[in-house]
Amino acid sequence: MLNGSTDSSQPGHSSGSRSDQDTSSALPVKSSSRGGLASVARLVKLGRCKKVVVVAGAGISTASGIPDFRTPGTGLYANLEKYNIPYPEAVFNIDYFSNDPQPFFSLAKALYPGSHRPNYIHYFIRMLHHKGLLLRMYTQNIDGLEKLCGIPDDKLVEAHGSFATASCHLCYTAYPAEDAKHAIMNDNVPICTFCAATVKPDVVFFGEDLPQKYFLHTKDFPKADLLIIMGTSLQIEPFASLVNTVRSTVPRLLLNRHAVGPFEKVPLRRGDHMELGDLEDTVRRFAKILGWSDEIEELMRSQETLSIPPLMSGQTPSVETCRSKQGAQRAASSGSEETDSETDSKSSA
Ligand code: CNA
Repeated sequence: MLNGSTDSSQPGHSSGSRSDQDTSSALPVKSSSRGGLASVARLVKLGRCKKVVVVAGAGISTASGIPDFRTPGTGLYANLEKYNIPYPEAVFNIDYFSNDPQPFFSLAKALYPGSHRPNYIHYFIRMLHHKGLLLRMYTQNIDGLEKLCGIPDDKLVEAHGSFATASCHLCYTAYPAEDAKHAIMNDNVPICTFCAATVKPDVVFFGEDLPQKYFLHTKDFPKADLLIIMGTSLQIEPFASLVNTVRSTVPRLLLNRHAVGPFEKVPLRRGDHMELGDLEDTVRRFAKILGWSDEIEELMRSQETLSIPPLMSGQTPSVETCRSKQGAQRAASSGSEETDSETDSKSSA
């Protein structure tokens, strides 16, 4: 279960209790440190990074049109009037849900997989896997876009759960995820067949346990030879502190709009790099330096054409405030939901 929080931002997680991240002494930092992208790209090209761990948050999906939590103006926390809740975090508070599930269900309607497409950033991570370099991706996101872009299950830890399964929020009896989705999408409340309490998708709320798979981190982080942190404010514990569990000699690269967590401190730890700015632009530049741009474009084209089902008809997500040019372009494609992870796994092998 997640710890207590000072900024109790979301799921089963607590935010703000960053024991080793005293930012009170933080000084302003430069937008780019030690030639961030180029230095790390050099290490990758030299074959020094073959066990890459990616830690990601809502910022990797804003280019797909899904608002994050905390970006002023567009973030969900700045636009919660319509959910009629007393404070932003209430939407992911399990006790609040128990009393009134509607705010979460309204938000869930917009976040349910099926109404958004993966973007370049997701495919960049998929390319890490394709190249056999991805040890594991740890995401806080619940939008399912990592799976949709073809990152296979065994490479992915959805630390804050997902909509793929559902269960009773009181007795934890499993409930068919599709039935839960159908009910929520039609403004009904799914009810547990065992105890008649409200069913919710297995998205982790504040005060709930993290999925078992999350604990893979105890093996993965000590093994990592590169940590890439993308699109997260590192405000939610225990997830945020994962970034401090790689070996001290392991390079860490932060790609975000602003410095977060241990990257707020000056000077940065040796081996730490950051590149600040719009994430999609940064990742495109990173891919270019690595010489992967064409392969990623090709991967996106084939995945979009062959494996991603069309957007759910008639559904315009209500929280969609910042659809990217790219996300908007890729509207209709068809096919099965299968991914080519088998191909990828072979290439990893
Ligand atoms: P957050 O606290 O909203 O932080 C997002 C971070 O990403 C911020 O530091 C932003 O500055 C940065 N960011 C956003 N867009 C960009 C961009 N285009 N370029 C560069 N940086 C950008 O969200 P976290 O992920 O840190 O918080 C964890 C919560 C958010 C998780 O528990 C999620 O479940 C929850 N969440 C998930 C989604 C989703 O699944 N897509 C959406 C909203 C919230």
